Amino acid sequence: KLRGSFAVLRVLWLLSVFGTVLPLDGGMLFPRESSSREVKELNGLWDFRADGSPNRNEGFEKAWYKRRLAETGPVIEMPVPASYNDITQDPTLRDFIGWVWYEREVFVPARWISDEGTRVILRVGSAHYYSIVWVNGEKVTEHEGGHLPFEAEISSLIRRDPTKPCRITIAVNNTLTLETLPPGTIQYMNDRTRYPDGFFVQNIYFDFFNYAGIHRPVLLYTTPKVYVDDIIVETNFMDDTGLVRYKVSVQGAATATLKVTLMDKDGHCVASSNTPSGVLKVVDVKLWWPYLMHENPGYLYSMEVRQHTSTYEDVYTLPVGIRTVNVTKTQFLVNNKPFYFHGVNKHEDSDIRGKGLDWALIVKDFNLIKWLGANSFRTSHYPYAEEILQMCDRHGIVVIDECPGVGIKDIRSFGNSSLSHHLVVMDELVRRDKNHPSVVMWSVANEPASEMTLIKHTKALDHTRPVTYITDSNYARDKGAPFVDVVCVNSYFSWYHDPGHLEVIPIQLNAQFENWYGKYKKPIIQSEYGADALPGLHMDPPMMFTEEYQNALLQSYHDVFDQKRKQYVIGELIWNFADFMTAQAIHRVVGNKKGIFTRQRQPKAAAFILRKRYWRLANETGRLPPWTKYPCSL
Ligand code: GCB
Repeated sequence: KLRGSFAVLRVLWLLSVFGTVLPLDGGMLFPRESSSREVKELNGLWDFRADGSPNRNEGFEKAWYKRRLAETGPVIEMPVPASYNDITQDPTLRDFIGWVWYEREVFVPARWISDEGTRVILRVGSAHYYSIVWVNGEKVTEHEGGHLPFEAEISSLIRRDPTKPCRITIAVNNTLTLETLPPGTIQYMNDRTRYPDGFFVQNIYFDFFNYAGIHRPVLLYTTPKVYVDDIIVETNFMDDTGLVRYKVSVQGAATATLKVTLMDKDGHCVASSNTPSGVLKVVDVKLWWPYLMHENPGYLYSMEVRQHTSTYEDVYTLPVGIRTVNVTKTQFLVNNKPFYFHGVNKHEDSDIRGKGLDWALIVKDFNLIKWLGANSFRTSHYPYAEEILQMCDRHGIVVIDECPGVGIKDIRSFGNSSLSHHLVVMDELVRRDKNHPSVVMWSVANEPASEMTLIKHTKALDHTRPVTYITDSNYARDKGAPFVDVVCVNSYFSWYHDPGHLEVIPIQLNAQFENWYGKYKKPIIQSEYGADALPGLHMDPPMMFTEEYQNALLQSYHDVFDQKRKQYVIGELIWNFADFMTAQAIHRVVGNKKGIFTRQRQPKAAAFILRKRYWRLANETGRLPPWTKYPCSL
């Protein structure tokens, strides 16, 4: 019997009748080096200027992209990747809203220019929020939305004058509107007795700092003129045989010869084919398993796609994990075995670099996740860097992949243009992340005020993974829960509700689960719960904001989870892995302090409570083999 299913069509319901989306151009394969492809990273220091003119439009009026940025006014050095907000001592740059300009001159290798058979592509891993890119003064692309990559082919442009260095100018605007994801509004304060001339604020309805700038690597990469544009992989297995259904799209030629080879970790070929689509059969398959569910988690094969015409050869190698994901009324199944999410919610956030990609931080976070015994995380509240998902693939950390649909609270954000943009972003997300075995579910939105809407739109999102939508309100639930596969609930009993009353947790949490399950008969994940704790603040009996209170709150939740996980609760994700920056507000003390680690990644007392619990859960639910190293001190 074929286990798992290629055929289940999952349907995503969004928020209105209209809104059509054109299929996106190009596959957006992660740029990898190979015998036919080169990559040149443009990370480091760029010239930078924020456009401080009253309408933030001087850069366009004076066409700053036409000349070197330093010739049109003063510039400062700005690291890429990084948010610009916390880099200087200037509070106006920290809180800046509007266009900022980045520029960098690059030497393109002579061979890339002289060889007409080489395509040169400029790729930005992500920039927040709206970006326009020029090369040598000519516009090459623009892109709406942070957190996802965009690119432009610049081959012919750089060939026009090979003696010139290639000047890349990127203007980035962090202004949020009712139609962006996340949404926001600009409010001008016109009372001159209270505010200076031109004073405005950006209102946001989400709880993290709206960091901006070029957040992920910028690079140039090459492909031959005829190239592998996209690969789609879906996996399954039958007894001991792995099945890898694949589809390769080639661009640049009507016909090309293909060779697809699947190799195991030792580089041995386990299956091959020479058709653009098909199913590879892998005997004695080594499945991709989550961390702590198997002694050898995160097993990856390599799929080498080699295509050639008489003139061009292209090689692209994709890591492939063979696994299935299924949902029943009460369970989440990975490879047909029940999987319990004991994990964390994260943010891309740290001192100084804000949301900028930082390898030291990424590796530290993975070490902490493993130390904690966590097997999963949710990319609250936006797609994380591809480099992070690749780590998840390799380490077997399971991911709920969330789009930036957060803070959708204003009725004006439920119109057709908001919907269209939401669908484009979901398409970009699925296009980028579809092949990651670690990604087991798509999250469409976090706590939208969907009680305000009519849900009528349907759209097939992706038929290989379940869909969820995170909710915190009984009003909104009937608008989302019927249409998703897994219900994810956020709740903050004895924190935002009944603050200080830990004794309400058992009754309220129990009622929450019973109501939701009773109505929808779908498995439930507690997708957020937690309490702020200032590290080093102590009180016994516990009081809010102390480490003791955070501990006690967690433990009360855990007691209820332990009853319900025997029935239909399939996971618990603490809010939050680490403290993170937010906008300034009376309920935030230099950011949100619900981390079990500080922002500098040091443990609070709660980290030890959770660690003990997660390793216990792993031993109980994860089928850990006896020889797995188990922290004896717990
Ligand atoms: C939530 C949000 C999250 C907040 C958290 C809190 O429900 O989803 O973005 O940070 O609560 O701490 O208030």
